[in-house]
Amino acid sequence: MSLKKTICLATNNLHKVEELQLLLGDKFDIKTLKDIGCFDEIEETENTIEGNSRLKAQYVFDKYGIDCLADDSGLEVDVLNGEPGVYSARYAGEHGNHDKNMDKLLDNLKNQVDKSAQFITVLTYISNQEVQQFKGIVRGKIIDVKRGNMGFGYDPIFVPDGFEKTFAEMNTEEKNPISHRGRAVELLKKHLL
Ligand code: ITT
Repeated sequence: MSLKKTICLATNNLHKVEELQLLLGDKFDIKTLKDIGCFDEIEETENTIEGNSRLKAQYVFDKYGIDCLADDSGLEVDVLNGEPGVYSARYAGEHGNHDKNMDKLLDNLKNQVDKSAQFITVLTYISNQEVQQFKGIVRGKIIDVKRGNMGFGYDPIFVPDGFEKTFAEMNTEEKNPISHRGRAVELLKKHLL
């Protein structure tokens, strides 16, 4: 008998799937949206990361009736009052155009001295109608020139506090233990195991 717990990850972002699969480990059988036959674009209509995280998990739970985990995340820059925040994926207009998003952010920061920022992830886990949220944060700074080609999103311009490398110069095994997503998953695992 398998003791694995099956969870669907409500995301279309394959980088998130890779990071979360590694973080959750082999006690969990992770299904993607594609695996459960869901090809819908879940529209993120809330104006907070918490709200959109819940919306994505709720959509899958309501439609498919299975335990579901959603990750909504973003980059918050102190001097820009938390921008791009909930709009991180579409900061420059087009959803998921990471290069344009980074270029816009670098442009907005070019005359700023303080480039402190944080990544945040809010995971929503829905199981048997019970909704739980877990939040992870990593502080760091934005650098002026992109470095590295691993990871995704704003990774090439984010250096976590206490490190020299950008997230895009770290592989998943290096990024996960210190990342916003990794920290949120630690809290989820304490709840699940
Ligand atoms: P799903 O909604 O399908 O999960 P998404 O990429 O659209 O995938 P979000 O709506 O949560 O995800 O947007 C998060 C954006 O924040 C993402 O597109 C990146 O630009 C940025 N981001 C989040 N986590 C990141 C990380 O670990 N490294 C770099 N950028 C990240």
